[in-house]
Amino acid sequence: MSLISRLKTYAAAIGLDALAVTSAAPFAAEAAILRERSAADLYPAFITRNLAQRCDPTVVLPGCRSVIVAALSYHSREEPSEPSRRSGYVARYAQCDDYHQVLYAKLQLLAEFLTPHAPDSHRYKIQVDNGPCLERAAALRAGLGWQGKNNLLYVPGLGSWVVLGILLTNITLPHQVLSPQSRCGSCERCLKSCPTDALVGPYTIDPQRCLAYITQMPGLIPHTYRKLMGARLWGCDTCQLVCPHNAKLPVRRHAEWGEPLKTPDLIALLQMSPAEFTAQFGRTALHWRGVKTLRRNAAIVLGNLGDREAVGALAAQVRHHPSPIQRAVCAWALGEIGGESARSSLSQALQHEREPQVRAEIQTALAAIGG
Ligand code: B12
Ligand code: SF4
Ligand code: SF4
Repeated sequence: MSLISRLKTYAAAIGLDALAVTSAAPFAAEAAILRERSAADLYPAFITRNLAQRCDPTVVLPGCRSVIVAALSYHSREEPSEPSRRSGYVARYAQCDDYHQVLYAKLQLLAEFLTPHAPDSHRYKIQVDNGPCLERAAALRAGLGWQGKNNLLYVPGLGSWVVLGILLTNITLPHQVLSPQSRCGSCERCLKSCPTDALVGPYTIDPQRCLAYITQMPGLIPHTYRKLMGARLWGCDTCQLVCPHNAKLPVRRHAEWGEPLKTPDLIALLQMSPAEFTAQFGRTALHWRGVKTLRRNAAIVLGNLGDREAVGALAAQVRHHPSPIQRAVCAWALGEIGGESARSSLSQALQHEREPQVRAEIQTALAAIGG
């Protein structure tokens, strides 16, 4: 059996759902796309602008000969938890154990499997959404799947509910250049359903408008996006949920994903200490931004759900929370919920607030209620 066939058999045995190989040649077309996006202000603010690193695997791993791309499905339950009253929506990839670690461990096993086949010493680098290389471009060129107009990579039989990881290696493996054609046809459902119009065209996203970014961004979420977040506490799956190619997919059970996340009551989340947060969310991919970000988002979602039972907890934070950002979003949420109790809490808070930005938020919230 050839090395590539044995590698694929081993990959399946350690629970990887799909694997393909591409060369270490630079991604020239993608470099051009990234330059265009940079000029059009469509480049993610938080990603390196070093295009040599992003588009040339040999810059990241000198002597790189092959890029192995692996996909792991997280469609591992019939009914991932959808938003319920006061619990908010967590994107499916974050409802399980952190994919960075789960997939990294499997790619590490692949690297060890390949080591005896290295020319002299095995030099390799693993990346799971934590480095500069373009994982989806590598997956496409390796023929692992096709790309939808929502940007997501679709693996036949698994849909888009996959996370990707790459293993750069100095071992030469056979590969073909495939880049399968998109199967979207004339469909545009994802473009039409994006709440923030972040899909500015087929295969083109404005990263700064995508709720996956907005729910992770530091600081104060701009007013324009707060209502559009709806019940989204972390991430967004809308452009995948509406896609016909994601309907009726068989479930892939992976014990490694652990117990499905139980999203806590948003009011409990609002009041959660960092230690409690780590105990509940430490194993998931939403942990890295810390309790501050989730607490801020919880206030916004409570405002969007309009639940009057949340007024007491929000009012307490508008008055006493040490973070001006938290006071500001709680004020906004009270303005959205409305009612006499919200109005009087805001008026009282205004008497004590010294921070100009928070005062402005309180005044806007009072105006929204008509107080
Ligand atoms: C930056 C980033 C983001 C940013 C910006 C996304 C973007 N598309 O630029 C934000 C924060 C918004 C984001 C959001 C999400 N992300 Co993200 N993200 C990344 C990251 C780190 C880099 C992506 C990037 O910059 N690509 C560069 C551009 C050039 O590549 P591209 O977007 O694939 O663009 C292609 C198209 O433009 C296409 N193209 C252009 N013109 C045309 C024309 C035609 C006809 C065709 C066919 C194609 C085509 O060619 C380009 C090259 O392939 C990758 C991990 C990595 N290191 O690669 C994860 C990654 C892409 N994200 C991932 C995920 C899961 C998400 C979310 C679903 C998370 C969520 N549920 O909240 C959302 C989905 C949003 C969406 N609709 O894209 C997964 C995607 C898995 C998959 N099945 O595709 C990745 C691979 C992480 C991982 N390791 O699994 N993400
Ligand atoms: S993840 Fe949500 S906000 Fe981002 S492009 Fe898809 S539908 Fe739009
Ligand atoms: S919703 Fe339609 S256009 Fe969007 S990715 Fe799916 S098939 Fe393609």
